Amino acid sequence: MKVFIAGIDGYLGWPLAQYLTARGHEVVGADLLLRREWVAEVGSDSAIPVYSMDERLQAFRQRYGKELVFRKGDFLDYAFVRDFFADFQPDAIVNLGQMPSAPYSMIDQQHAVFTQHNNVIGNLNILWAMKEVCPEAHLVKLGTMGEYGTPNIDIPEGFFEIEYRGRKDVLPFPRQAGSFYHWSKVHDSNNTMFACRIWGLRATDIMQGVVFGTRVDDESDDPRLHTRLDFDQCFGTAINRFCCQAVIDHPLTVYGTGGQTRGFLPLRDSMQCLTLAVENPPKHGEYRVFNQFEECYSVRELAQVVYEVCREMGIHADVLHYDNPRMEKQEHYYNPDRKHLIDLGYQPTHDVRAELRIMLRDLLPHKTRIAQFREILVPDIRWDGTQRRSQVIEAEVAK
Ligand code: USQ
Repeated sequence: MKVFIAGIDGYLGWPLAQYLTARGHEVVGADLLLRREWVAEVGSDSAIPVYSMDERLQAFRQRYGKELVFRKGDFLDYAFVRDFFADFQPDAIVNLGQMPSAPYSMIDQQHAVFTQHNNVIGNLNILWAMKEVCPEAHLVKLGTMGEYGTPNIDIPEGFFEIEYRGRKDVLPFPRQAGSFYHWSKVHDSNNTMFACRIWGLRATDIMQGVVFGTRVDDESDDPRLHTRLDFDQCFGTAINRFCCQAVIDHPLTVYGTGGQTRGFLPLRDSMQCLTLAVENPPKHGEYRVFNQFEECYSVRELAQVVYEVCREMGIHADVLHYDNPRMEKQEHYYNPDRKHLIDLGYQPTHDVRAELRIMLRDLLPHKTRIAQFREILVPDIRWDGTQRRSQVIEAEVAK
């Protein structure tokens, strides 16, 4: 299949380009390389060195024996998107070209507006360009489990049957996002669902959980082909941050009680799931939703697992609770479905500890690089709009 990846330079986009190519797909991509700038803006860098796009493309050519067509460009530039689609005529478009951080979107008014403008208009341009030049293509849009929030009932995959005043209907499950970033994904979902209904486009909305890890299956040893790994308060996700903190003997930063529960999945599973979605398109006019995660854990449980794996590997790690900079439920019910991908053949990794060992082994050689950013590991972006570094509220007595 011909697959277009929006956001091909990112944490997911760069390994996905390789994963799909290795499976015989023809891949092209675009990116404005903004992730590199955002991480620098918040005073950090990737723990795993990231090579220039030219170096990445050269390594790709050497490994796969073919060119990866890449254009640097902005998805807010409609002509750029439309012309690229018109030239390439993709069978599938994977939209990973968005600003992915909840805390970044909560910094101030400008960051909130930037996030929603960038994410919503970029996806809208993709929908219009599909309608105009490649209406047969399948959009695989990355949504987030965070769109649903943490309701006190089970979470279905996108839609549920509801009875109200004696009548029944199948309706979108209510969204209760927890940041301006997460709300941008809700707005995208609505626009995508609407475009499928009125123009007959087809789309898969992937409600992805929190991704962690450094590796994908069949990865090359060439460091130019490895993906980035962020650990700052904005672009580092919980487990990735905990592992980076552990290798420099910084306490693991559990926010609040740590009872916040989310679906998590290793990077290698994310590749498998996105590929399953690409290779099994829905029919014309269909908008379908996949919940994509491996297992649900509370942040407290995760910190405990990271602590235990570190101890086995001779790495000292403390777990501390900090006052939570976010406004989110800290103790709650959480039971989302994830049947659709399993039906398509998704085989979850299941061994979080093995994945953590691999990640810690990958990070240890970059200890000095990570240690330079020690001062910024405790969060200071707060949901109430103030900027104050979180304080330790309790030390966890990890067993
Ligand atoms: N958390 C901590 N300590 C930390 C970092 C995070 O306790 O050092 C807690 C947060 O308070 C939150 C949970 O861990 O309750 C998850 O936070 P996160 O930063 O790992 O993930 P989140 O902000 O939800 O966003 C990430 C990705 C985003 C994706 C989302 C999937 O950045 O792109 O959409 O995961 S989900 O969480 O399912 O919405």
